[in-house]
Amino acid sequence: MRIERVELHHIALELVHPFETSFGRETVRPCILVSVHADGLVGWGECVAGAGPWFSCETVGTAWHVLRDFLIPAVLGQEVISPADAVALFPPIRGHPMARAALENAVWDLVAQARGVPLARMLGGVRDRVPVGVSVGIESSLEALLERVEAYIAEGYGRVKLKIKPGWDVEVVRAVRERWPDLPLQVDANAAYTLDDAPVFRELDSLGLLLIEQPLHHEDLVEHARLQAQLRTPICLDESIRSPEHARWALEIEACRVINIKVGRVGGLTAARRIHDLCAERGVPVWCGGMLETNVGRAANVALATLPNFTLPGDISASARYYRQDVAEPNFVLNEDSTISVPTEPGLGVRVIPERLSAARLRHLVRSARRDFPV
Ligand code: NPG
Repeated sequence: MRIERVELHHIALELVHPFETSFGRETVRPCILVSVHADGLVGWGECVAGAGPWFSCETVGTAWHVLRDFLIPAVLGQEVISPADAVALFPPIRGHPMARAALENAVWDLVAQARGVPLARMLGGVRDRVPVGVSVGIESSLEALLERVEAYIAEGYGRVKLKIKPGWDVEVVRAVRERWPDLPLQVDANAAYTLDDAPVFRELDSLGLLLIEQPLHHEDLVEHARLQAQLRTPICLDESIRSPEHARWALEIEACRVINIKVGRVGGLTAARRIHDLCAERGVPVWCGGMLETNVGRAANVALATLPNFTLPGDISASARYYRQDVAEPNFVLNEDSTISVPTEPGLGVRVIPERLSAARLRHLVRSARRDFPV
């Protein structure tokens, strides 16, 4: 099918509850939704770049620029029959994985719809429900955190991830562990520590955690290998893995024993599946990370997490945990067994609601292929 039009929708949605990590606090989340139009169908992708370069160097502004000036012109008016065709058209851009992922994933949705199959099936997924957990941000006090964890457990979340940073770590994690001795629990430092903090991680090592996520520098592999050698608890890398190559290098030097795959961070579903396959070959479990996505990005995450080696619960919580009103329907809900059901409709299985999209939209770009242009 010929890509006739691509649109960018810069939107912002207010979070139900502010989300604080070691790099900052978010109350409103901006993102770019990409729509790709062909043969009367519309494929959707979500760009997870944030307002500022805090989690990664990409922002809404850099992603808008790369999409508008490099990626969209490369695919407009072109014929695609598979997502690989779209990726092959992309210019050889270094970096900017979140911008690339948004457009590529929209093409996955488009092609899956054209073939009449759910995205999960097109990716090779094997599950109809995916195990999930909840990520709990840094709170104003330990009491507030315990209350929040308790509320999420009552909602049915069977695995909890706590955000940590220097000054909000061992004591907090110990308190949660003492209150819920059998709770599957993990922590995420978002790169807030250095190797000099190894004693903090040796203490966390005795708290029965599933994993310790990205303790050290956001681009490091070498020092993570040194830290992993001192710990029984698996280190899981997030920020450091921005491509299949990073995953290979990390496993080569034993920098981690688990990988968090975020489809935006690694540059799209093709790269995400490649990292999944590599980890499966090496016996390294993976799980699906989250970036506070709308239902568009959440649907792609759910589809990805149906692949067989996603054996740990993902940061894919129910829609109600994020926004009062999402831009797409239906909402994802938590099943009693701490899973989320995989949509069975063709493509992503969610519909963007035009009125909600325009109410949330701050900026809109429409690029159409010239009909008279010889292709
Ligand atoms: O449930 O989507 C979710 C949030 C999971 O903790 C989560 N995400 O560092 O992994 C992270 C963190 C994050 C959120 C990072 C937003 C960047 C932006």
